[in-house]
Amino acid sequence: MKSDLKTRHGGKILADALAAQGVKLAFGVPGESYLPVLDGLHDLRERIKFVICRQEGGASYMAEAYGKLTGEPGVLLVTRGPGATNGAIGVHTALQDSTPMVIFIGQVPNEFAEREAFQEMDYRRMYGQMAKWVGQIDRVERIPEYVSRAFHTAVAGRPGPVVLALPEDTLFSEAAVADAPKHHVVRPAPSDSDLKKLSQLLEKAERPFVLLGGGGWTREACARLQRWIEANGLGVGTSFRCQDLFDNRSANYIGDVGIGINPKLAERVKEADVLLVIGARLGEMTTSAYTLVEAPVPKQTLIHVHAGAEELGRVYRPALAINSGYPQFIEALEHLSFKNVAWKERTAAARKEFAEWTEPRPMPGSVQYGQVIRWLSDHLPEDAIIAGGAGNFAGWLHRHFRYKGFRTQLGSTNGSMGYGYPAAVAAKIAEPQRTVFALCGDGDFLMTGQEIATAAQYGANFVAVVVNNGLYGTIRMHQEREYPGRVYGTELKNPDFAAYARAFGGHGETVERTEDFAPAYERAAKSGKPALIELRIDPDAITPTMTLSAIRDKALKSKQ
Ligand SMILES: Cc1ncc(C[n+]2csc(CCOP(=O)(O)OP(=O)(O)O)c2C)c(N)n1
Ligand SMILES: [Mg+2]
Repeated sequence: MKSDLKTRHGGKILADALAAQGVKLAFGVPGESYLPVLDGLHDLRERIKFVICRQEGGASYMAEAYGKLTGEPGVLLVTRGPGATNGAIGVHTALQDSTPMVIFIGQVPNEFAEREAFQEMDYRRMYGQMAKWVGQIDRVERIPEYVSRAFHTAVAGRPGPVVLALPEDTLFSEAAVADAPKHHVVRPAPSDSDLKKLSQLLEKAERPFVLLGGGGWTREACARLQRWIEANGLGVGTSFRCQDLFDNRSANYIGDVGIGINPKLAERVKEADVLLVIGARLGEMTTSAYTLVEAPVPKQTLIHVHAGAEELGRVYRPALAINSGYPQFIEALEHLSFKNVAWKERTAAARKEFAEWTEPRPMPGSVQYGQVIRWLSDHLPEDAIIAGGAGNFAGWLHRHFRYKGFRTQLGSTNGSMGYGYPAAVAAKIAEPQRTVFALCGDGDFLMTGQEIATAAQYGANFVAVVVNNGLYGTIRMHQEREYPGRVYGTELKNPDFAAYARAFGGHGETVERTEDFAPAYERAAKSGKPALIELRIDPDAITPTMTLSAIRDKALKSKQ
């Protein structure tokens, strides 16, 4: 029987497979190793937008941010060897952030394999620890099968990154094969007995604490959970950089259980009799280095709900382990109701502590950075996307910004610098109707700041703030604490950031006083260009409450 399937080259089969998986946006840097894929994408250019970046590190952050924002796998295309190594950072972020992502990497032709041919690497070994699965497509006929598995794997259970290597001959060869349809999202649901046990444990609880985190949530699940939480009077905290899973304006939101945690909130986690953890892995940042919750058997009665079966009992032996997707779990949770007045009172007290903690404190210098964040929190639209990088500057954001809805926060829980700017570029390209804002440090920004060229090329017009303290401030803080006065390797000589933005065709502003920020922001937002505001803060203002000099003095005293 004659097949009516068309013969296509591997690159075209791959591009069609991406379209079949529902891919609309992909990010990358081109390479001669995957020219047939570019050729395949050429035919689909109205359907799939391939955003070309300036460095694979930026591209991989963009793909990760897209996956985080949309819940659909972020797609990254990079060339072999150098492209693959540059692109690794976003893959690590995707792993630690439980973000679905599929990475395609060029590979030497099969006939040269294992000779250390030009730019050859074994991606199974290189990415082995960083990805949920690494495959190499050795035969052109099997492209649809591999791509289908990659997308299924990226979104299943605990989402994460998947890597597929593409040997050159696979891409140049031809075959007549069918596309595989779009992947399923396979997630378990809780059993009746899980729910019964959960109900019994919560019924007895006097000091329950609900903690949310991780990837694999939906807008609807978050909204429904919020209604249930409010109806039952429970207090909710969010794990490190997952502050947008619960409307921070709700009276039941009591704060972020992350780095620089409110000590009173930390105490509440420790003192809880029942900890209901939904989606969070309970990692080092969330548990204050495994001190809020003890491993392997916590003092609190731990009810751990996670979509990845292998995450349950990985560090903590829960009293009740529920393997479930979060929408599925919340649907079941809605059948339970509790009328415990004491919970409500505790929640109200915790909310008061949250309000006190998040009030900006005066700091040295003419820029009150806490007030700037508060202004942004009060003035940006409710659904604005806030992308942030890593460094002490992010501490003010965590503390003073109120996230108001699902996927309004893009941050890296692996604490990787350089995330915020490219994440904002991806967000603006993916959701141009929403306001996007990036918060970067001076060290942080220049790790990927050249992606301002990508923003200009694709019309991603949003405002970024670079918080300039002339330091790798986080490291300086730790340095002064451990080796007071012995400053080394933590100072920065910076460019004129506003001029840098203008050189790329963007809009640049420099702000040195609190009162100048709002008008500068308004000008930047209206500029119709990628805009950058350099915010010069006093280097002594090292955290929202501490000065560098006080840290040094204290350390010097304790060493005397
Ligand atoms: C990719 C990467 N490299 C190095 C580090 C270590 N590191 C953490 S914070 C930091 C300094 C951040 O400096 P900056 O962006 O200026 O922020 P600041 O702490 O000064 O506010 C460094 C070097 C990291 N987290 N990620
Ligand atoms: Mg700095």
